[in-house]
Amino acid sequence: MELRSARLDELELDLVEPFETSFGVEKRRRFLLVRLESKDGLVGYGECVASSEPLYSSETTATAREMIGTRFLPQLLRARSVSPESFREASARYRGQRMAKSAVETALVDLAARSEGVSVGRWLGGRRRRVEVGVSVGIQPSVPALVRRVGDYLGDGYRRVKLKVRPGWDAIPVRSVRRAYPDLEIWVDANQAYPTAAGSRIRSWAEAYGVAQVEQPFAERAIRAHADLAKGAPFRVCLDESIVDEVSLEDALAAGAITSLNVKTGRVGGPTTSRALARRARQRGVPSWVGGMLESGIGRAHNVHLASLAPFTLPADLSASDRYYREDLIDPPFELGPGSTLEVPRGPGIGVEIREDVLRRARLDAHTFRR
Ligand code: OSB
Ligand code: MG
Repeated sequence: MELRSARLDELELDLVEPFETSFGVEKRRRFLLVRLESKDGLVGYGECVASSEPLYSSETTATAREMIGTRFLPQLLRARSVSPESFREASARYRGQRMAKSAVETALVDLAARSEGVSVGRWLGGRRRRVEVGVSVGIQPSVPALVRRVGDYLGDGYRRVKLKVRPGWDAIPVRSVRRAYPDLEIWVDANQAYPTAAGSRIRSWAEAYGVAQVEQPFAERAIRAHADLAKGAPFRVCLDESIVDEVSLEDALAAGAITSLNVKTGRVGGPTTSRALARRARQRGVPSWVGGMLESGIGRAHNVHLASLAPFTLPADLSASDRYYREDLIDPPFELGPGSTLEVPRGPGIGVEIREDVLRRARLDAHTFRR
């Protein structure tokens, strides 16, 4: 493929309700969108999941804008021919910057799939037509509010919930949700909020209230603490922030620190690495699932396609458009289907149309790059 132009947009969308995690409250998302246009007029989109503040990881919208705008896009436009693989190889010499790399690689995958006339899911080797999903529930103002929020999501059709927890918001909220919904599949996610010494307390409430999975309770590098928690646990120990590449996955597997893998393309630097990690985990008997970063419909479409691959056997953190934003950037929006599923779009590329009207309203800044 040869590129004709590229555009880097900065957008802001308001969430339908604030999303609170152990690292803070998000009311809106400011993020980057990469748009690539090929010589023959095809267009591919990729979304960058870095946020304004370096709270989930060290990247930010600003660092990603710098990498994409001053290095990745100018380099792509100078190249005679581009592909997801050649970009991955050419950008490997830059340390980290995985969210920035992933935004570009996903746009290239969208373009590559379109040029072959297949969907992104098919291009990656996925076969599913629908993917099973759950919903990630932020920290709420009170325990009754949480029980109501979970009840609303169950009413919408979601079959598993992931409750955000942190020290001081764990045993009691989890117990209340368990009592209100005795058969519900409950996962929890702490985003690294606990000291490693908290393992035995986490274990006791997670066990008592039938939590099926505990995600990233300890710091990114606390592999041994996660292994201690996983030893003999009646729940899966899922790693999110700890797994950023093949090496970190291998070390976590060897240490027995991981019994479930949350795959986010932004965190690991792109869709082809995401696929490789999920395949490797499956070889070692560890199930994978696709995580979310409150993406707009564009990033979520990429994630839905990824989730159509065989190694992703647990329900994804990919909810319907209306759970995130009042107006999504795509048409049609994602809607929850039977059995707590989202449909994998069938058309070429990401298989959804971009709503240029919503995009224009959400856009704060745009830079165009030409050959
Ligand atoms: O840890 O999974 C996480 C959102 C922002 C940052 C980190 C996480 C999340 C979520 C949201 O849990 C999941 C979603 O997009 O539905
Ligand atoms: Mg997480």
